[in-house]
Amino acid sequence: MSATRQVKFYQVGSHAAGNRLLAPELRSDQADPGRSNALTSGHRACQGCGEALGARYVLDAAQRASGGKVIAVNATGCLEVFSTPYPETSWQLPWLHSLFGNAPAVAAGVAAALRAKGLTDVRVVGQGGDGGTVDIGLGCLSGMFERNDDVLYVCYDNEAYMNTGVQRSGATPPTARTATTQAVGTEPGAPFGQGKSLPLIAMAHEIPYVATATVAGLRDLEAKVHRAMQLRGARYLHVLVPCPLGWGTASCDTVRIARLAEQSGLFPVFEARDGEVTDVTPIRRRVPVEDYLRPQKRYAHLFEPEPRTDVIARLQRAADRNIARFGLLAQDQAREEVSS
Ligand SMILES: Cc1ncc(C[n+]2csc(CCOP(=O)(O)OP(=O)(O)O)c2C)c(N)n1
Ligand code: SF4
Repeated sequence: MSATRQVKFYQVGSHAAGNRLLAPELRSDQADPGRSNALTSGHRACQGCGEALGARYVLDAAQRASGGKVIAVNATGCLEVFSTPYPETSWQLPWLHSLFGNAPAVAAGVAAALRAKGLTDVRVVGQGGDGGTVDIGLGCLSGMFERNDDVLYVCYDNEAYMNTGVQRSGATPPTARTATTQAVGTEPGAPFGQGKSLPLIAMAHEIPYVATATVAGLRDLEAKVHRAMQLRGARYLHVLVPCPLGWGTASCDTVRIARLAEQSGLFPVFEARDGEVTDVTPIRRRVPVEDYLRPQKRYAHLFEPEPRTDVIARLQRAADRNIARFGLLAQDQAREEVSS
């Protein structure tokens, strides 16, 4: 038997072929042969996976901002599982798999080793799902923030533990149905009043940079990664990434659902420096929360057999609170709302 074993590679490096008949300015991002495709094709994410989309844009932007010198550290979760089925990988950059809960500590260790070796041009990105970040990894992440380690940590928030079968996490929104918050009883789905906002917790550490983004605004996401990579110290990016499997949405609707989360006010998009909000993405066309909830099967119990108008109204109040708290209404829309 041969001592070496051939490793199959499915990836093709770039996706330049599809748009070759179009003028350069009309070609899609994917057709750019200069793109690093840090997370390339051949991985096993579900069709329409927001996490795969978000991670690809984040890592490509980080690579661009650092001259291709990024080391990624990945917590256990969907992103790790679908991208690295042994012995294959879809990562085209140095990439380490940590435990479920210690990615921020491992990333901080990599950054410390690079500093000790004087390799300060090599940058570190830590990443994980909301379970790995908001729950089990929170202690390590808080330490990374408090020490101001030179790491950009990215949470891909699909609002549950998807990899192990859609269990509730500390980022699961109230009333959402998960495997551990079933749509039964008088208050179906995840309870109100639990969970936590990690962007606000990160801001409380007064680290140099905190931002939120969604996969509905890929340019905004890239710009935020770029800005974060210009800074040193602990930086945190929280990206909403719809999960067709866990949310019960059509795989073609991932970007639309993320946009509705923004436009309803349920997911505020903002930037903060040293603990203070410095910029928000205004809502240009406000929608009621119902428009966001209705297409998702995880909220089906709010609409049938009887519409739960009381619960939907409570969720609307949560969105209204975000809008007021972060000043999310664009000036012209705010004026319209006052005059009507
Ligand atoms: C200490 C420990 N507990 C539990 C697990 C099992 N486990 C692996 S991934 C995962 C859920 C990941 O959820 P999340 O971080 O939200 O990422 P997602 O899969 O949703 O992207 C769990 C519970 C583990 N690997 N290690
Ligand atoms: S379960 Fe969700 S997060 Fe995991 S690969 Fe599928 S769509 Fe992506």
